[in-house]
Amino acid sequence: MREFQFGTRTLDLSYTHVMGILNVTPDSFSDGGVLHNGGSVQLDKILIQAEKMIGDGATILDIGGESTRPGAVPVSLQEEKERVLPVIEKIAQEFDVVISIDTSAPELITEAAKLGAGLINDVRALGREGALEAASRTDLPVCLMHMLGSPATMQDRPEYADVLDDVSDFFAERVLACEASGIAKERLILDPGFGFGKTVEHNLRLMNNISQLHAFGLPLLIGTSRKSMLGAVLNREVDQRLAGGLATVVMSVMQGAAIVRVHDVKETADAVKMTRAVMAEAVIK
Ligand code: 9MG
Repeated sequence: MREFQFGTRTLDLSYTHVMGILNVTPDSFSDGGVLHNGGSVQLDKILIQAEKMIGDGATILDIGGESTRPGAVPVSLQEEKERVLPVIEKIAQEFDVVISIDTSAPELITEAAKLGAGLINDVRALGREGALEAASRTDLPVCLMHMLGSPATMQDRPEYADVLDDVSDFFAERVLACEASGIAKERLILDPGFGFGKTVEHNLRLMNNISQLHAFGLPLLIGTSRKSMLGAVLNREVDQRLAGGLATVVMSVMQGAAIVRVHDVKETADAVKMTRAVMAEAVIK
């Protein structure tokens, strides 16, 4: 057992959990903003999708109101709050699931925690001014993701001395920064940030070496769902990348990932369960 506290809920991270992606943005790269009608969030549709994801096996739902796809333009804090906070409030009231708030904004971190979020998922690894302090005050766990640059420019010829070493150095620095701000190491989850300032070769090297990131002794979160690395290898459009994504899920499970972040929960939950059964040489209940 590796019990991890997500606000009021506890998950055993000794095996892989499925995190379902609920993008509440008009311009999500892979789901076309189906939960947002351009002017406002479609709360009824979001709740139906949340219920389906939970029924399909998601134990965590990641709710985000800012598109971080390559080239995305920043969203205002007001807009991000309007998109995300009603969704968190409603899901916290209706469902027994860990709610992850996908944001870098200190004010949103604070307000989401009050409404029932159980995890802070920050693609900027609490790098924004005030984010470390805001996260520290919530007592919630934090997923620190690696990104080189910013979403607007991150895919403009990213370079590393060695991507694995550079990502590890980044984690070492952010873990220390968290600890200095009162966020205990035991509250942290690490994510190498597939597609965030990385070429396809960088992504493949990371995928083949996820297990090296266990050196930090922290749970790992892996997100490859529908991403361009799959398109680059397979020459598939975004809606044709499920099989490739499941291959990376299997590799992540075999290398001990605690959480996989995906759009296609049902298929992923099956792939995770099958992989765990083989690893345990036993049928998983
Ligand atoms: C918000 N977001 C988009 N992709 C992601 C990934 O790979 N990991 C995490 N933690 N968040 C992500």
